[in-house]
Amino acid sequence: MSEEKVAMRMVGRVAVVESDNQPVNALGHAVRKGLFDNVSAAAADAGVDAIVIACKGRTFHAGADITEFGKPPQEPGLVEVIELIEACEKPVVAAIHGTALGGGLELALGCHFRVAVPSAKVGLPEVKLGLLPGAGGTQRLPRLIGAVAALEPIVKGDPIPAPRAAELGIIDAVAEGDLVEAAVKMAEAKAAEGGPLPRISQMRTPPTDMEAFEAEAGRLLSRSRGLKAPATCAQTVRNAITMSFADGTAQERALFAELRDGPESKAQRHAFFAEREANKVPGVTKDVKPRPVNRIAVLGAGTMGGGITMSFASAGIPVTIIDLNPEALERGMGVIEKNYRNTQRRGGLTEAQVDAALANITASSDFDSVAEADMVIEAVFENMDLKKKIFKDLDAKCKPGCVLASNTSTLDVDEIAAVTSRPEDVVGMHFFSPANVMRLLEIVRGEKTAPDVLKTAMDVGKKGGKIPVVVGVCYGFVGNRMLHARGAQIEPMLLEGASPSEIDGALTKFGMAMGPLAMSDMAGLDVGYRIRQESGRKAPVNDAICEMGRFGQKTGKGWYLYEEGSRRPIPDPEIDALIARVAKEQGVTRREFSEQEIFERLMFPMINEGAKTLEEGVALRASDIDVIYLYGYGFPVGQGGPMYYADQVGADYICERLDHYADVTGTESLRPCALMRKLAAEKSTFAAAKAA
Ligand code: T1G
Repeated sequence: MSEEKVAMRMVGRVAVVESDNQPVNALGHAVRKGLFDNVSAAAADAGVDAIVIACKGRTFHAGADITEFGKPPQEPGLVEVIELIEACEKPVVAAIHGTALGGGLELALGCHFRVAVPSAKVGLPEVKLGLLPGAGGTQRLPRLIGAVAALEPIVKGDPIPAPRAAELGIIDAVAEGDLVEAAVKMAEAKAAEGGPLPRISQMRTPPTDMEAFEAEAGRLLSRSRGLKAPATCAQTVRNAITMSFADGTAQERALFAELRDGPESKAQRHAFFAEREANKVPGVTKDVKPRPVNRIAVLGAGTMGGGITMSFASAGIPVTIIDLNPEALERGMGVIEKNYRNTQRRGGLTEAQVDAALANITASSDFDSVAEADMVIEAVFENMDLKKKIFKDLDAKCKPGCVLASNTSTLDVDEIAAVTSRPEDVVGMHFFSPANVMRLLEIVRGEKTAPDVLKTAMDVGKKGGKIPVVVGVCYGFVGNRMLHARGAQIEPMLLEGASPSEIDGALTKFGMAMGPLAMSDMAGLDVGYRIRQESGRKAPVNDAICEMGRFGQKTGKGWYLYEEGSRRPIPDPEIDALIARVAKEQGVTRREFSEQEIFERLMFPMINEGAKTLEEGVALRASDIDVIYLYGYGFPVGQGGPMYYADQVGADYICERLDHYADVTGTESLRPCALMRKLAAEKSTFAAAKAA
């Protein structure tokens, strides 16, 4: 089956048409053609009573081949293949294992019957790529399960486990035992039964309670953050209620093309591949085996330690959370229990899942407990001397081969590793707060970190539901270092006349969930204040606010005011007056600010700093930086990440603006770095630079 991606074999009088296009049987041209030819042949073969559509490898068709988007279409298209299957006079059964996603589920909905293994998942995740199901899914699913029930799978795009899909009526049976055998049995039975075959396109959408429909659509769209695809998906489902199948699919195809060719989907498709690209780390090849990790020890029962513990306990990995201060340990366990029960109340986890996760956690105030662990994650206070002392003790107590990880968010991992006799076992694992929610994991590769230690940290991170991105050692690594470059512009702009709401507004308008000042109010201003005090750095306005005891949401006042029980930031004239006073003391002339200037002075220095991390090899590739910002800093997915965004804006424009701001502010550090200037001069992009 070198070129042939699809083959047919007979099981009795049933033709089993099997695809083999690894790794995910994407419905690229060769697969579509193979399906079309083999199903046509089976349909015309008198020796065939029925057909089974199945796939080799780890999954059923995981959708259209995303890499084909934007390229000239090749016949047959997926719609034609599905129409051929649905029109077939012989029963066609889809045999589903792994994931039937996007075009893969649409193909299965074109079949007359569907059977799946219990572990299978089905779904229409196109909306996560800024698209909509473009091969009939928006019209067939509502006709099969009802318009209200079809909304969430299409507007949110999450996969549905087979047992639930059977309850909903998306699949006809869950096969215990061999899948293809079960599918062949079903096909034989249906052929023997005879009679009209269920063709979903000929069904009418069941009567719909429009009030319930619009309420459900409203609920789902309330979290779509202004992205186009979710609302368009909801509209296509609404069309399935009012339009014929032909008109509904014509609308579907037109809206699909519009989204496919739009900037949001291009950005989201970039994000999809960027996330997968981040897995490819030089020196960590496929034959590097991860070390076994059957127990993790987390040092420190504070906010980060608690969140990290939950991530792994929820994933079924036994965790020992250690805090030498018994009160802190008890408090930390209390927060963990409370967080789990809150998630359970919101329906995010079942009681059984919460109990299982809690059962995976052992609390200890005995440091020697680290001796049982295969991996230790240190999550104590951000202080170098303290971390060095701990790593010295870990070196003495931990078993050979134990991975020694630090959750430091800024400090030099090599300096920490150097106090141990096993620097090759030391790695940074930088989680983001709240660590049980945020998916990003910056894995900091030290000079001596062994490839299998990196591999182990990446694998364990993925098991904990994280998206690992490997970065090098420098102050603040990639994410925080770029954030500092952005942050360094905030105080000067406030002193020069911009208001806190204008600063935050410039980024929320761009699509960020929250602006930098509201974000720091949520995280607590005292954290940054203590770090500045320790490092001797000054932030005149921020320091003044902290010295008034205003630490953000936790004190009801920070950059903004917060009413009791509310997280909504309210502008505070007292802060405007404070800023004006500090500006006067600093002799700064105040002026009006345009939104464009604020946005550019926040975004462009950040991009420039990202480029520096590429120059220095701290970041492996520009798309890694995008993954870091998409999953760690709430960068709007419809913008693809800061470096992808830079490529849309153009390095030449960014350089011209950075030079301009350096001139008007006298801040030389704003000047574009060599890589920015090179891309500008060559009219090139970060994407092209990577490909080169
Ligand atoms: N097209 C092309 N390549 C794909 C692909 C796809 N649909 N899915 C995965 N890959 C590549 C991926 O880049 C990686 O490559 C390798 O396969 C393994 O993937 C008409 C328009 C199926 C759950 O959105 O969610 O159908 O990095 O690392 O973690 O309506 O892949 O090794 O070179 O992610 O086991 C809709 C996308 C398409 C599903 C497996 N389908 N895929 O996860 O492996 S649009 C999707 C996934 C569509 C129709 C529309 C996941 C997975 P490389 P992986 P995994």
